[in-house]
Amino acid sequence: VDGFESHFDDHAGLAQWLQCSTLVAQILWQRGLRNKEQITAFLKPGLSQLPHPFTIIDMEKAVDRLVDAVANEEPIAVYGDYDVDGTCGAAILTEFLRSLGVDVRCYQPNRFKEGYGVNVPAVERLISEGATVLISVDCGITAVAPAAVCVASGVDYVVLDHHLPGDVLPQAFALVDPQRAEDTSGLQNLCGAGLAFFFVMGLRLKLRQAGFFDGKAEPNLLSLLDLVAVATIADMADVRGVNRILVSHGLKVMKQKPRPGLKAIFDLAGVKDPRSQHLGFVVGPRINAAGRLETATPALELLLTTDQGRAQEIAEQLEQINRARRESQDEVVAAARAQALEQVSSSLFQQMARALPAAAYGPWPRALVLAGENWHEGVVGIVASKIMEEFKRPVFVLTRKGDLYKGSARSLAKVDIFNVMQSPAVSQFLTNYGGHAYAGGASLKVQDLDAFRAGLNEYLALTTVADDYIVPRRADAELSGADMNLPLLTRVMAELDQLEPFGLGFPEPVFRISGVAPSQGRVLKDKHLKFRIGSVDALWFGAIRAAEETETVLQSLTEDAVYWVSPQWNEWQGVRKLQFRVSHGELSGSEAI
Ligand SMILES: [Mn+2]
Repeated sequence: VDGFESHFDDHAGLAQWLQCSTLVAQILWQRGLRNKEQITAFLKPGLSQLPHPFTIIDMEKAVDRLVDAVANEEPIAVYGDYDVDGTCGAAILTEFLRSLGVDVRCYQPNRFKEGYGVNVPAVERLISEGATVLISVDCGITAVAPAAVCVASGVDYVVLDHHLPGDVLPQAFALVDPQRAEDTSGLQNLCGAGLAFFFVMGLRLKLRQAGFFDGKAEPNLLSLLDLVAVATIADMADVRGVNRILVSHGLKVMKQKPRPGLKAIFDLAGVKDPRSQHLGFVVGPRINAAGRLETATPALELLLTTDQGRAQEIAEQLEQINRARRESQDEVVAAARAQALEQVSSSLFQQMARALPAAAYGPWPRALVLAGENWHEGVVGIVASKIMEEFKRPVFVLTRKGDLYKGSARSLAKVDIFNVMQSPAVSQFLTNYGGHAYAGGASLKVQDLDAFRAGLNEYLALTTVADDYIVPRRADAELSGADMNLPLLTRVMAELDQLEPFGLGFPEPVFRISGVAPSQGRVLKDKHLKFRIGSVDALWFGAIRAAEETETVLQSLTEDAVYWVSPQWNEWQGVRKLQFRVSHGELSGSEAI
């Protein structure tokens, strides 16, 4: 096909060919989908388009070893990380190998006692239990010492990892990692579970060639794609290309024949029609919740069980842990936000600004340093993100550990927080720090808190300008009063359904709405806001951050307000209706909130 002829010169031509609304054509066009072949492959991601597993470095070598292990009935240990990706990857390997009749021992390290990655004592234990092959998934590419233990014991170590290798590679039997410099597969966007899927694909192929399945049924690979989909979205992998094929088929599997564990999670959370957003916001946190327990094994059991009753039990347990985590997070957000508001209007900071002329050229204080005595360490990162999002400046959220304050930092695109922490003017107050441009961690002595806050702000006043604090907000299109046409928007929504899955690299479409006076504003559960924009219902979760702000928010629902919304289906008593989910709003007469 001539690529030139199949190319559209503008979105109007695309809309005509696809017979879709202008709005959807505009989205595809803006996102670089501009020719027929591209768009067809995008809208119909076929499993036959998946690349051959053996294009990934060391994959064939790893698979060949497993073919022998299966033939010789060797016991195999699977070592998965405790997060969602590691758990799903371990579940894929375990389920597939067990379906072949292999003796599999599955291990996940304890987040608190062992930490991330493959560790020597755990490997020694697995070897003493008899494993002759050890497969790590979603971790292992930096496990130099554990690999040496395997070599010394004559055990073959196979790594299935997607993390960046370090300077020294472990001495493993096979190092399957598309991030290795020598890899030519182009599959570096696969998550650990995606890699596990390509591995079992290759293994089934070789076993078939060896006649292993003669006279018996081959295990189904399609039924594992739900786990790949969950991991890909939860691990924030790019959802374009190969991942789009995997996730869209995984979602189909989940809808048609969900495994008991996922069915139990969806039932408890009231999800009737699983979409990519649910994998990130509903399934991910519940699987992760298990990692906060002694071991992550309940999550693994949940994913592997064929018993709906047992699945229900574990899902309820995870639901509870996740709810407790949510509550503790909400409490820390409220306390940290109160401190932030106090600092923004603090007379101490105003005095400091008068002595520091540069402070006038940008928000003041430039950064917020918030500290609590017993804020849960596991939530300070997410709390820092939320405060940063609202106040649009770098934020440190710290909690006390003995003589130290320890915690997380989050920053804006134009203020590289790692650079800031590295400067002597700031690092002089820190006992430890690390991270990258957007996010990091730091610790300091309790008595240095005020000096650190002042030093950090002084440094930022001298090195940053007002422009660095302006965050452009992405929108796919602008909508006005004339566009608030429910039948038209309903048609658009049905077309948007065809663009799923959304995620990193292909985000859910967002529309900016201005010049429409909202009506019928009311507050739900003290913190959410429901109103109508034209004839469309809009729901804004968490619009009211503190009770005393309720009246102000309600009064600012005027024609001057601007909203960023994503359309979604609201199903109630069997009737599906379009509504807007508001992700952000700038209300009239007030600061952007
Ligand atoms: Mn991962």
